[in-house]
Amino acid sequence: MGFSKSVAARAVVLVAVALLRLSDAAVYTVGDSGGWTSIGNLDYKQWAAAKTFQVGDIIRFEYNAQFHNVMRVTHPMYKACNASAPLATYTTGNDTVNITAKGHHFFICGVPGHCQSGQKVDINVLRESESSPAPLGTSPASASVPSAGGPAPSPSGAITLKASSKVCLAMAAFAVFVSVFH
Ligand SMILES: *[C@@H]1O[C@H](CO)[C@@H](O)[C@H](O)[C@H]1NC(C)=O
Ligand SMILES: *[C@@H]1O[C@H](CO)[C@@H](O)[C@H](O)[C@H]1NC(C)=O
Ligand SMILES: *[C@@H]1O[C@H](CO)[C@@H](O)[C@H](O)[C@H]1NC(C)=O
Ligand SMILES: [Cu+2]
Repeated sequence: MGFSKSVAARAVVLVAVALLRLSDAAVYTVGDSGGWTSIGNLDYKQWAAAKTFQVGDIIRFEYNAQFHNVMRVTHPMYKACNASAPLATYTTGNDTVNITAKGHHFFICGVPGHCQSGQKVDINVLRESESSPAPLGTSPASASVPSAGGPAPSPSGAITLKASSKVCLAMAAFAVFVSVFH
């Protein structure tokens, strides 16, 4: 009795911890209120370094479309500020990019001189997916797509839990935990 109780309690704690460690997909506006620009010495490297990007996040570029654009490029093109053959180009002034794969996602402004003056950002996505509860050892096989190979399809296993359902699950787990000890 005591044994199965403690096993159940441990399972409940693991589930609760896994749920609480999950965080929701976030929308990040590049440069925050400064937006996507070549003036004002915005440090996009510093901006990106302060974030923990994960699969499912949305990156937003806000800018004046008369003066800038957004190009997704490879690492060599990012380093060289080479805008001659972008993987994707965005021009609306309010563009969102859905992150569907782990790894580096490189963006530059394709207007001559802008990338050279610092209008470039490397979105390094470290976290695979928020929906795999690693502590229970049930994470699905990785379905990630190389990040530099163009638009990547959404991994089939990536089901995003809404914050409300996570809270419900955490509360249910807590209820089970309490009942086990009474
Ligand atoms: C820019 O990138 C393209 C495509 O990768 C390449 O063919 C070209 O040589 C590059 N140009 C420069 C100046 O590096
Ligand atoms: C960009 O679009 C989002 C969502 O549609 C909106 O909330 C935001 O205010 C827009 N930003 C600008 C600068 O128009
Ligand atoms: C990007 O994600 C948003 C929110 O999850 C979704 O509404 C939108 O359809 C996605 N866009 C693409 C191109 O997959
Ligand atoms: Cu620009």
